[in-house]
Amino acid sequence: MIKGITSIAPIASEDAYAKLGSLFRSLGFEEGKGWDLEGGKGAPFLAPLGNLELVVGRAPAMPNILVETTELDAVYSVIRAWMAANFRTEEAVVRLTSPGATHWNSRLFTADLAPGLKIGFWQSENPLRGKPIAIEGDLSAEGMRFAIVVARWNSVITDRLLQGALDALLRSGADSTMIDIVRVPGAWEIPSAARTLAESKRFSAIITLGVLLRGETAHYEAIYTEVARGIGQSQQETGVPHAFGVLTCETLEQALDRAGLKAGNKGFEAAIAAIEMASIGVKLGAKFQGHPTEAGR
Ligand code: DLZ
Repeated sequence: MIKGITSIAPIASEDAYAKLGSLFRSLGFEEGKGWDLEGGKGAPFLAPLGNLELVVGRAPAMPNILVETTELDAVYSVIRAWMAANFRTEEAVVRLTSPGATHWNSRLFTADLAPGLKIGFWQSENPLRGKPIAIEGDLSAEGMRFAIVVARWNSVITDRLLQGALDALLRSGADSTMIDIVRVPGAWEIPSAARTLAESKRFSAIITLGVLLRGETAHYEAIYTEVARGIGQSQQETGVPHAFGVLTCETLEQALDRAGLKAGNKGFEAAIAAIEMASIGVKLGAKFQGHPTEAGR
């Protein structure tokens, strides 16, 4: 129901406003949709749990404490009952305004609790403001432990995928002593090795690398389906992220292109996905279970 809280900071001059805004941007605050009206302007700086709004040129029209909600009418009912219990009836009516439309595409009501203590509650009519705030993984591999399962079949390609994956991990801060490389005969063997590694719960993520060439593999479809299913199943059943770096190509030339020649290096991309998913695992574990997940440790 409660979505966020806004603290509004009046700023004395344009210069200070610009400087502070620039400082916040350099700190990585995400700048929200600002406003510019009748000689004054404001710009919210968003943090996952709140935002500090700078205002220059005019007194803030809103109370200094603003609580953003997702169900304004339900919040209003709760506050109205609270006001009725804490103030005389005629006083409660004056102190609590009804929800009304604002000029910034939202609805708002205020509760005047004491001199200098007025709180505003609001709900945006456009709650996502075009862009939902998402939980995203970081691309730092520092402190993470990885296992790479790489098929020897078509090693001219898989060696390049392995180099790409190592490059991504090391450039992202992984420690080379915390990367285990497991070589298996072919793509068919990847799932069982990946599963054993994942079940050990020693790894933040598993990276699987292989190449299946349609031209050379009569039972290509059957192998591919099983490899994809096995890797996916290992990921789902162990909860450890598995990055899928098994190429399926028509020809060797196409595979070479995807292993660093023309179309990027899919080993590199798989490793980056592994880092991101390991990081998301830690964040989701901390947010929804109150602790980092095993996979993310
Ligand atoms: C047998 C085979 C064939 C024909 N093609 C490929 C391939 O294109 N890519 C790959 O990684 N492995 C291939 N293999 C080997 C199988 O994956 C497996 O290693 C063997 O069938 C032994 O179980």
